[in-house]
Amino acid sequence: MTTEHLVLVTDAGATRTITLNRPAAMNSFTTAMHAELLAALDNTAGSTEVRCLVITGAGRGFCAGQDLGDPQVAPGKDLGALIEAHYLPLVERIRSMPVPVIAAVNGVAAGAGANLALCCDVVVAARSASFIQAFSRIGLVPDTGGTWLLPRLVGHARALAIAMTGDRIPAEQADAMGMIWQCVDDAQLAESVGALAARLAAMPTRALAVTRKALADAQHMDLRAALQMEAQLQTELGGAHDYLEGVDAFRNKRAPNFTDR
Ligand code: T3D
Repeated sequence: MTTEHLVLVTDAGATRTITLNRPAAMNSFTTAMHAELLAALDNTAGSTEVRCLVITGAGRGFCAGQDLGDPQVAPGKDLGALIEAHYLPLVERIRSMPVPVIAAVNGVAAGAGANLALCCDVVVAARSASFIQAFSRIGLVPDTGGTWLLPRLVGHARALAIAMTGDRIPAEQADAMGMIWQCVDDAQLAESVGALAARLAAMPTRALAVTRKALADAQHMDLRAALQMEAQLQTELGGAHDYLEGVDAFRNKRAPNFTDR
């Protein structure tokens, strides 16, 4: 195990887990934690061994967003500059990871912490966890991708009410409304996420990363443009190793060995 001060990095097989590690402050973000997290993500992106990433939190919370005691957010500071310097690169880094990313939401995810979870590819939450768009409680708007992600996940009506009220959305409700992939019993979180990560790690990594991008890109296209994009991507992926391997494994009734990045 590699232990850094504010994030912990552990590997199990081809699955890497990054754990936000400021439990006394509900893993809220300071500039230093941003730097360590981004470095850990960059390192993960550059690893040829890692095939799935899990992001989770230490202690009883997932992440409470910006540390409201950090000097960076003292009165008079430009919060937009903080967002551009830290949260924007964080979301773009996660959304461009070459491997699938799972958020294992172990407890409350508030503010930027909620949207950090929601920008991951698959969100699995413990039943005791919850999601709070806490921004409105302190006179801000959802950031860290919240304005883009929330309406796409749950529809405009729910997104706006969730963002305006700042209400706590329990994991079960988040699951029911399609905000997240799955809510599991607290005692099952680690095992469920571990099994899912192992499954995704054995899948064609490059195709999964391209799938993430294709679904996002298609949001801005009409049907014809999306159909053309799909054709172009199948041309690219269909000429790659993993497609040939997948078809050969299917035809020969054996397990595939995917290697493309
Ligand atoms: O300036 C900007 O904000 C720009 C950037 C914006 C991005 C954002 O993320 S804005 C949103 C910031 N986050 C919040 O507003 C959430 C604030 N926290 C809470 O509402 C609650 O703490 C929670 C709902 C997350 C959890 O509630 P609860 O009752 O389970 O725990 P608690 O007792 O409130 O918190 C436990 C400790 O964590 C406590 O410290 P203490 O008193 O034991 O020493 C609390 O102060 C600390 N903590 C929780 N959240 C934050 C925090 N410390 C600093 N910053 C936090 N965000």
